[in-house]
Order: sequence, then C-alpha cells, then structure tokens
Amino acid sequence: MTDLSSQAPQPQAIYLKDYQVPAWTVESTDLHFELGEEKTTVTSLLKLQRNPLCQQQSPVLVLHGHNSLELLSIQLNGNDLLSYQRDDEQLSITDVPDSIELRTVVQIEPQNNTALEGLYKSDGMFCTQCEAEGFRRITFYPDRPDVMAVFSTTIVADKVRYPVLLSNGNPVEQGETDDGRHFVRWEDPFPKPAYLFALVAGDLAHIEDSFITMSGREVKLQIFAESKDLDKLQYAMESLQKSMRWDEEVYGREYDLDIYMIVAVDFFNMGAMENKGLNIFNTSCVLAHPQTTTDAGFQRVEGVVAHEYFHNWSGNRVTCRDWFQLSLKEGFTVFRDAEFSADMNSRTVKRVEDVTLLRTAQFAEDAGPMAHPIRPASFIEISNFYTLTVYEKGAEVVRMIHTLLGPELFRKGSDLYFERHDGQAVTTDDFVQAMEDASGRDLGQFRLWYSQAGTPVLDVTDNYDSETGRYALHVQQRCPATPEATEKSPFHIPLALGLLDEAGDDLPLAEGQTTRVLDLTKAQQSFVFENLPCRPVPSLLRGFSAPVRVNYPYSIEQLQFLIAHDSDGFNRWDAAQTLMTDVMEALVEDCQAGRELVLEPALVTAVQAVLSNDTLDPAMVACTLKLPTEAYLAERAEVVDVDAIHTVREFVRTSLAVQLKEPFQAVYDANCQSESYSPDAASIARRSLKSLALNYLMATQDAQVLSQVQQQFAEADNMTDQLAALAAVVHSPSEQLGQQLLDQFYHRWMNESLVVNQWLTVQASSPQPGALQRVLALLEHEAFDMRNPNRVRALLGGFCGQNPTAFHAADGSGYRFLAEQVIVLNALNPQIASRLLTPLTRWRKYDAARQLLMKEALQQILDSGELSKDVFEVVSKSLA
Ligand code: B3K
Ligand code: ZN
Repeated sequence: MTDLSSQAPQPQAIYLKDYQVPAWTVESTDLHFELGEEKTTVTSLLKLQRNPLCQQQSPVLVLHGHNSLELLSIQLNGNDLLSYQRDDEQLSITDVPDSIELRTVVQIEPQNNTALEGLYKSDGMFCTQCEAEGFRRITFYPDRPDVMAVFSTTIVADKVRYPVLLSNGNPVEQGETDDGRHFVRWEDPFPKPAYLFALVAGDLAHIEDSFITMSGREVKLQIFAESKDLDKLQYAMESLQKSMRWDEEVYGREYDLDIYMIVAVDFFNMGAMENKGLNIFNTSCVLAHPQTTTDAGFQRVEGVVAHEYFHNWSGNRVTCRDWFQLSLKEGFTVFRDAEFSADMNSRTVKRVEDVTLLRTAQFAEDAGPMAHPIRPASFIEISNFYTLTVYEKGAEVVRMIHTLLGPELFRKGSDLYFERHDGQAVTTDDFVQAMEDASGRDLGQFRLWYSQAGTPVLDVTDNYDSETGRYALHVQQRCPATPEATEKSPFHIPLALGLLDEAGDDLPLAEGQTTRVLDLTKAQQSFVFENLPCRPVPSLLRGFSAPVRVNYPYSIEQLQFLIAHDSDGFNRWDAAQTLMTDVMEALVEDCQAGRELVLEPALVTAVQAVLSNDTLDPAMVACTLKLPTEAYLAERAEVVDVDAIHTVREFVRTSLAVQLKEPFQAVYDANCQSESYSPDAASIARRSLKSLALNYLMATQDAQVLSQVQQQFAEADNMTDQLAALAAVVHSPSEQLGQQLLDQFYHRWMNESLVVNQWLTVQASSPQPGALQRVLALLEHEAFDMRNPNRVRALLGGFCGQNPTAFHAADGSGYRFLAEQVIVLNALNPQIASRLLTPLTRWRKYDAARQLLMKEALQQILDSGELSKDVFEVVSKSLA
C-alpha cells in the first residue's frame, strides 16, 4: 500500500450503479461563436425542460462547466441572473421554473488549450474534440450523452485567416458582418449529445465527390486538409465511398444527412472522431500517398474512415446512455470496421493482426492494475477507459454473439437494435436484449462478458479410445483475479474446433460440418465425439472464436502437422506462432540457466517448408514467418526477463537467417516488384514478404545484404520499402550507415510531418545501445514539439513502448526518464500523459530490482504536485 494521504483532495470515482436519468432535458441548443486570436466568445441559448422521468426533483439546475470558462453573463428567460454558484466543474442555479430559456456568454482561449479537448487550435486552425467531456470546456451544458438536442451553430471569424467555417449538419446561411468578418450558420436536424458537436475554422483546401444512397439520394462528400496535403486525400475518399456502400449492403444502413465532411488536423489526441456529419481526423488516419505513407498507413486510413463512418449508426443515431456503456458503440463499431477491412483485403491477415494486438496488449491490460470489464463499473476519469479492452475486447464480445447466432440472426438482431433504439441513448444490455429477442437465444450467462474483467484460460486435454472410436475433449475454464473481483463465474465461451484425421483432412462433425462451435458454460466440461476412425489432432479455437488463452499439450509434430494441414487459415498461422513461442520460451530458460543456445531443428524445417511452398498465399507466408515479438513473449512470461527474451529472439532470427539464407534471398528477389505502387492486398502481401525476408537477411550482417538494403532505400518509389530499409539498417549494428540514411531521410522528408514521426520512431525503437541518449537529443530537435501528440507518441511512445531493452535498462534510467516526461505532459495534455504511462503500470511482471525502480518512478509522478485526474487514476491504481 502506498500512502496517498499527502495528496490534497483526491479525485473521486463515479459508479455505474449511481446512474440517474438527467434532471433536465435540452430541446434546442443555439450556439454563436466569435472566434478571436486572444479571446473567443461563445454565446449559448438553451431551451431546457425539467425531466418528468427524473425521480429526484430538485429546485437546482446544475450544468457542467470547466474552470477555464470565463463567465460574462447569464440570462434566464431574458432576465439577467445574478445569483448562481460555481465551482471547478459546475454551475448551479436555484429556484428555476420547469421550462426555461438560458442564455450564457463565456470567453475561452482556444490558442492556449494544450489539452486538445474542447475548442483548440491545431497549426493555426480552430477545431474541436468533445468526446467524452470536452463540450464543458466550450460552454455551460448538461454534458452527458443521454441529453440529446438539436443544435444550430453560427461561426463568426476573420475572413482571411479562416475562410472555411464548418459545423454539424447543413449550412443554412452565410454572409459578412459589418466589421469585415464573415459568418456561416449550420443546422443539424438530428438530436445529438454534446459530445458529437464539432466546429472547424481555418484556411483549408478540400476535395469533393458524391455518393448515391440505396434510396437514391445524393450525398455530397468533402474532405478538408491544409492545401499542401490536397494530393493525399483521394484514398480516404474512396474508402469513405466503399464504407457507405458496405454498410448498406451488410447492415442495411443508409446515410442520413445530405453532406458528409472529414477534416484532417495535425494536433489530435486520438485517431479520429465521429462528430455528426463533420468527422475530425488526426492527419495520420486520413492522409495517404504512396511516397509518404506505408502500407500499414493506407490500411489504417481505410479502417479508420470506415470506423468513423459506421459510427453514424452505431454511436450517433443510437448512442450511449452513459460513459460506462462506451463499448456499446466502440466494441460494435470496431467489429463492424474489422469485418469491412476483412471484406476489402485479406480476411485472415486482418484477423491475425487483430488477434496479435489483442493477445499482446489487451491481455496485458487485462492482467494489470487498470484491468476492467468492457463495461467498467466505475472510473475516475473516463478518458482512461478508451482502452484496448473497451474497443478490441468489446469487438470480440460482439464477434462471439455473431458466432453464437450466425450471420442471419445477428443481422436480424442488429436490425431490431437500430429500429428499436433509433434516436435513443441506450446500454450494452439493450444491445444484447435486441440480439436475444431477434434470435430467441438465451444470452443470460453470456452477459458476464460485460461485467467480469480478465482473460479466461482454457486448459484442454483429450483421450481417444481406439476400440470404440470415441474421442473426448475435456475443457476446464478459469479466470484470474482482477481488481474488481477475485472470484469469477464461468463465462459462456464459443469454442470453435475442427478435428483433423491422419491425412490432415477435417473429420465431419455435427451435420457434416467441419468446424463445430462448442458452448462452454461450466467450469469443467467434456465433449464426446463418437465413431472417429483414428485419433484426431484437434484444431482449437478456430478463427480465435473467443478472447481466451488456450493450453493444450501440442507436440512439435502436431504443430507441424497443423501448420501444414489445418483448413482454418488462422489456426495454421497460430500453430506456427505456438511452435515459435514454445521454442523461444524453452530457449529463454536455457539462457537463464547459462546453457548454450541451440535452435530446435524442427523450427528450421517448418520455416523452410513454408518458405519453399509456392502454393501458399504470400500474405499468410509473411504473417506465419514473423517471429512473435518481445512484447508478446513478455506478456506470456510469469516474470519478464527482458534481456533473455531479447537475446533469444535475436538468436532465433539470426540462426534461421544463417541456415536459410538462400530461400530468404530467393523470397526477397522474387518479391522485388517493378510495377508502380498500389495498396491492394496482393501488392501489400508481396511487400511484406520482401520486408520479412530483408529482416532475416539483415541478421546475417552480410556485406551483400547491406548493399541490397542501401539500394532498396535509394531506389524505393514508396514509403513502405524505404522505411523498411531505413529501419533494417538503423536497428542493425551498422551505426555509421544508419546515421547516414537517417540524415538523408530527414532532409528529404522534413516537411512531411507524418514521415518525420516515422523517422523519430525508427530511432527511438532501435535496440542498438545508446537509445536513451538518442531520444534525449531528439527531444531538442527542431522537429520535436511536446504539444503535438503525434510527435510524443512517435518519440516517447516509440522508446517506452517499442524498445523494451532500453526502456527496462537495469539502472532504471528509462523509468526515470518516462516519469520526468509524464510530469511535463501532465500539465500540458493529461490524456497523452496518462496513456504514455502504460508501461510503468506493468511493474508486477518484472524482477524485484526493476519492480522497485518502476514503483519509484510512479511515486516520483505521484509526488510531483497537482496531478490531472487522468494521471492520478493510473498512478494511484498502479501503486495500490
Ligand atoms: N469516439 C472517438 C474517441 C474519442 C475519445 C476521446 N477521449 C474515436 C472513435 O472511437 O471513433
Ligand atoms: Zn469509435
């Protein structure tokens, strides 16, 4: 236990169980913005009504309002109001009639808003971010998602600096004011919570196109950015059109307004925001051009554009009752965007990527001090709950419902959900209820996924009776303790499985199917399969049918057999991962015991077999041969031995490269494309295979490979190839060449902000000695700006999150460095500060000496003075 008593008033948690319907509803919200360089004035006219559904009627009207609002005047029903109370978070007015018009005028300073919540400036343009609780930094308001109103917004600004003035809905009026400024008035006919409000004002260029909806309406599509980035918007436009079509075809959802706008901004805390009719995007999730954007970048743009578009139904038309329900919109929308990306590209590769993220980072979150159910029961700061758990595990929970119901009944359920709750603010339970009502399936036990945190573990054993042909599979489920509960009730887990016969073919299971979904509902269960001709090899958790860990004592031969024969592409990949992981975990033990490291020959054979099989999908070959990351091995370890993991992974990479140099070289040569860049799945697969081969070949430190990589760097016509070459050299011991390429790269791309981010990350994540010194020097570089979250993520996130050996240096220098940066960021941008802290929260996983140093770093933050709620919550829960 840590003594927190020296901290003056501690932020308090709020609880789901305390939810109450709003005491007041808002019929209409009329906003007037006078944007200025020093001061911005916001006038708000609200029509408020006492809510008859609220049980606890009080004479007091309470509105949220951040302490940065400078209140100039309040009028109630046209009369100046002189009596009201204000504290740091709220404005309270007593003796208010049941139906009122409230006019407030406040002044704010967006140019000084470094938290990037509410109204702020990004590179000279005004923009907003209101989710979750940013609107209260703009004006006084019942800033909660279950208060929905129609908004009209007038923006007045200097014509030259801010020729483009945007808000939600449709533009209804524009003109000039007497003093040479101009204005635009917007009206959004769809009632919405304040978190979906948006405003943009700036000198922006745009591209325009249109979309004809399924009922034949034409929607104008516009994407705005700084004029220098105009040539990087086309891919986002195409992605938007594809998303709109897909949502009509797969979910029957049509877009509702006549205009859909996206704006790219450089200063943004997250990826993007689904504001009604006016999405605001981090440039990193909307700009795409072959010369400056990697394949991963193109796919991110497609996925995020789709995600924000899909929110128009799963989030905006049907929104969340309260922020505990965040996964209602995020889990469902991530599931929707994952399926979209799977349909547009390679389904198996998408699944492999998502599951890798989940198993590496979400499982770690679920095992740490911030673990929470996908519907948390309490929080201090909601911004801390935009997590992998709420998003990615939330999506897995929706996917399990899809698996349990099948596609037709799932669609019936989603139709019912949208129809029943259109225009409402609802709960995750309403979602599950719609799925139950449409399908007739009992999801009672399944609901535990919403209230219990932690990653369930399945221990699976089996036996086969060759006399009777009876095969039995025994499954035990358990779930480790998490902060909200030590004892867990059994989950309802859909376990998809197949059984392979001796030839590697699927045995027919129920109703001739080759994959069967078993319903696990008890702590221990056995499943019996009759009349099997031979002892099968089980292919468990096909397609990763549930977010669980599975233990089954596979032999190396069985894993090789599955890699070669499993009809489920995901499980072929997974068998290869398991083989590699098993081999590396055994080597880590050897390393710790001081034994000589010897590579398991079966791994060489398996890799060789995959490399030389040209009937395989190149995309899957690349995924399959990627060694599990150090972060993944760390997540699985009881006690993380950072150095042994690094040594072993390098040993395996180098040994495979030396023993299989020729096939790797052949793969590299075969995938050097000459055709011009295209971000389609087949071309991406070839490039990723080429990068994979390069990565192995670099481990040989062969002079010929070095000249090859230099050539790739010099001749690349796209960022994917160039950055792969740069990273390969910078992360290798060729220090001088690395510096030379880094300098060339910077001089070529210094005006491309997103490329500079990549340049920072390559350096920060390099395992070569001296990383901390490099990062310290880069903090002073002209390109670095602590107020820009993309820069912070690139440099500090790259070091603390992607450079385990340097961050976990035994002298604690990495930890102290992070603590110092978090303290600086806490004052500037609490959300970013709190996110950056994540690696320190995992202190329990390390050896005693590191645990001490990590805790000291956390304590250093706690003792540093007044902390934001964001940072306080993470630090205090980590030390508790
Ligand atoms: N809904 C936004 C999240 C914004 C959160 C800011 N604290 C992005 C998304 O999930 O689409
Ligand atoms: Zn979202």
